[in-house]
Amino acid sequence: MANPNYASLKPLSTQELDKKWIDIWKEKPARLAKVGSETKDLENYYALSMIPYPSGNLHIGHLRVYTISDVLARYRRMNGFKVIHAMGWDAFGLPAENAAIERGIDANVWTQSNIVKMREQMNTMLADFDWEREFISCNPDYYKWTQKLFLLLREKGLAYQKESMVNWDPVEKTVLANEQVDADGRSWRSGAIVEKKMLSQWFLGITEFAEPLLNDLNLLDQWPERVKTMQKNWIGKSEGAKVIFPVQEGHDLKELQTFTTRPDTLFGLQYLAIATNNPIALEYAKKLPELAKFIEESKDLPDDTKAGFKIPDFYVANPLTPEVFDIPVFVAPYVVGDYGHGSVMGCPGHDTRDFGFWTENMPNQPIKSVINPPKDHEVSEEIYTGKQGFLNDNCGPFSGLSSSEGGKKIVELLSQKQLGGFDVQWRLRDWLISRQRFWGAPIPIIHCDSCGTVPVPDEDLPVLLPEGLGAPLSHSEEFAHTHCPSCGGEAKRETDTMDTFMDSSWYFFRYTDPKNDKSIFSYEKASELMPVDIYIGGIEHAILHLLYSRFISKFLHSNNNWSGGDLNGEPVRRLVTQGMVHGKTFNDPDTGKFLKPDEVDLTNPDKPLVKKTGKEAFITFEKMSKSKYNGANPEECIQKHGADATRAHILFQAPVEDVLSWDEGKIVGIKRWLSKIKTFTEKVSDDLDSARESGKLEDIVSKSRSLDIAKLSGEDRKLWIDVQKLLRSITNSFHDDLSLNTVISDYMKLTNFITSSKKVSTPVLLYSFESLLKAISPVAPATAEECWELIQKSVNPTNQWTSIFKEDWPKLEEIPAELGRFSIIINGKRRFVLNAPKNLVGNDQALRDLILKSEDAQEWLAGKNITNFIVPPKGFAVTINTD
Ligand code: ANZ
Ligand code: ZN
Repeated sequence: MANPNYASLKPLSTQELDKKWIDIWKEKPARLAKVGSETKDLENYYALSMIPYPSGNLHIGHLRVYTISDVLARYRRMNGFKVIHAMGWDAFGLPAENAAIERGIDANVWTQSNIVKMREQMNTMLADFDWEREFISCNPDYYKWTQKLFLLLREKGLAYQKESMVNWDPVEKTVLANEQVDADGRSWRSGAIVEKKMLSQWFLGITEFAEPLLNDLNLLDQWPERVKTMQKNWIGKSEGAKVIFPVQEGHDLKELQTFTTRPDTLFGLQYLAIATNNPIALEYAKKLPELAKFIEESKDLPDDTKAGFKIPDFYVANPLTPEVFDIPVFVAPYVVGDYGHGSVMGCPGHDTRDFGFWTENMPNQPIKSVINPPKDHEVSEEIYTGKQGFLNDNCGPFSGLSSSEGGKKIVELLSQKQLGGFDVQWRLRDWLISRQRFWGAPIPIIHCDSCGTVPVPDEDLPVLLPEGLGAPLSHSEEFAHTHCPSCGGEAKRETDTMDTFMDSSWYFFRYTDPKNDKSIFSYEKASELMPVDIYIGGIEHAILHLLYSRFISKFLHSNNNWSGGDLNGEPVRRLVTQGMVHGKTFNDPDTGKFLKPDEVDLTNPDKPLVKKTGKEAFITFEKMSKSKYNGANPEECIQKHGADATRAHILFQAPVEDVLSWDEGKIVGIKRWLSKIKTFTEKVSDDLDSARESGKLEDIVSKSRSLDIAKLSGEDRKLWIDVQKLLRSITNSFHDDLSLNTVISDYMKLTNFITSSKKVSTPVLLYSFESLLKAISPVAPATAEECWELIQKSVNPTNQWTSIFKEDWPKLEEIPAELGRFSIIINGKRRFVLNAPKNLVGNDQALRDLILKSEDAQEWLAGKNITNFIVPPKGFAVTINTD
């Protein structure tokens, strides 16, 4: 009697379940289940998650991001969107290069084998990616187009070479990133003391886009405020003034310039400070050995040092009194060389740093105060540094003006005298993309003695990396030697490769047109799909990756490679930064040392004991690291508990943007919930099978597909309403709120309502349960498919199997208001009861209209004149009095 099909359900272990569906989806991908997915008329939805570096190991952070994006992609597909959800590999970079050097293997071989492993791991987590859109940034069919992008930038003057100070490892003969120089100033690789060297480097002109990159943050109303603030600070627009200081006669120099945001303090000027690499400082250092020594030694000083070197016999004038040369000039390491004009006008009376510098270098000298604080200002520091004050009597004709007004007037005066004017400075610098490394995309340039720098012609792209390399490209004579495309003479290839951020700054365009071998991507396809609807990734990319992506996207828009969408060339409509995953960490209470898992007795998981001492261990959740023995292995977790449980667990434990404290022990709740669904599948299946035997099945199925709430009552009505309410909440969480943790708790509630409901008719039960399966399918795809298959076999044993992902998302229906029983008391007697929406309590007029319209009321009140109609603010008793 029982359905023979679910005999096969029970014994399936979670591993078998995963395997069964992975195999089936391999043949018939779930994402293609909806027939519409290849038709043109569907609305697009572009779900994107940040691409991984192929280390060979999918870690728990990856599991979190890709679960989120996968769930959203599946949800959208069921809602009839044509979804793009692809995967690729940020495959150039240092770890592969190091592995190659240390182990003597080919960086490419190492990388490709890691990719194979990670693809498999993604498969086991049931991530449903469009693999035919996949790209690998170190493959020539991708980096060819990264090189083309470089050339497009160069055509527009946005890629150029400039001398720049770099960290140079004299042993390895390579440039190092700042992070590769240790605290003692030594190379992490060779151990040699790193030198500062001026080298010709390639830059991209991101500063040309500073204004739109800043302003268009305002268009991004679906980005976290925090990220926008970080970008804003990074771009760092500063509005202020340029001030020109005349130099006393007898020097080669006529004037010195500075940038200030506080021209109102100009009367308080007491010294000028220039950076140690300001050309003037370097000029004087040639004449003054002490200064040269000071500059050399200052390299080891902290950024906020108060050290200074007063240039002897060198004075400038305050432009407000251009004839009086009484302002000393210092060389000061606290001044940043490449900001503003590499100089600071020192106002010790109103700036904390200037105050510290002045009292250190000119002890016992007076301090000039030129701004009085506002009246209500509480005096807490020696000097007033705020901007709310007023210029005092030291400010001549400007005395009495507010700081902002006074500042404006002073700048106007400077402009008239041609000694300054309004000015804007940006913190943003052009993007240095040159790397003297071999595991990156070669910069497609040829240096010719007669023609200069010549771009590699399109037909010669890509400039291929030599195979099996283990050293910078400059070490390879074979690579470097070439002929000039323009004159044919002997020439040298550029041997720098590109920063890997360049590879990842445009990949989401390539996804829209991954196989294009004629151009970087097609205008139409990119314009149809971009901007990305939702981008999910770590907060650590809040600045560089996202800023570079915005820059490149805006550039490609300005270059007419795509339409720019409705956000002025912005690449991403909604950004979600998922929180970190922290690991469960055990501490020995006696020694404070971190404990290895095998040093802890977990018999009682709530009370872990230090095996050695028998004492209770401390538990904390901390950033995962090898030294804390708190790493989690996603593969093992999936192996043990199944992919569905792991996915649901990771979503359930914390809101998407919060830190997640990974505690595998807590997964039992999730597993219990999933097995409840599986068990209940049997019951529903049983009910359907009995119905078939008694010939009622067709009727039940057709009823369940066309339920009308108006005709439901009792438990049926109640369950239907509960189901609809939860579906609404789940839908909303997927759609707008992204509160995916509440999705899981809603699933559990929904499951409980259905499984504990009594006296529910089979059509309503079937409707509710099918809705549940559809609703959980984005999160728990294997369980949903499995249960769906069984139910469908009971619904119609002769039907061919079709995936649950072919189904539409459960329809949200209008939920009728809950009814309350209103007692109507007429002239002191309870005459009748009216069922009316509960929410009419407190709405006097609506309730009164409804009551008077009812048949009962018309009968009881016929011909009578109402003198009193009392609707209480609470409760369900309504009093009516008549003449
Ligand atoms: C005089 C002054 C008086 C300043 C005062 C501040 C307060 P932001 O907002 O970052 O643009 N400055 C200018 N160039 C500098 C450099 N190369 N290195 C270090 N500091 C520099 O800051 C602008 C302010 O930072 C400028 O305004 C200047 O000091 C300093 F009561 O000028 B101010
Ligand atoms: Zn040439």
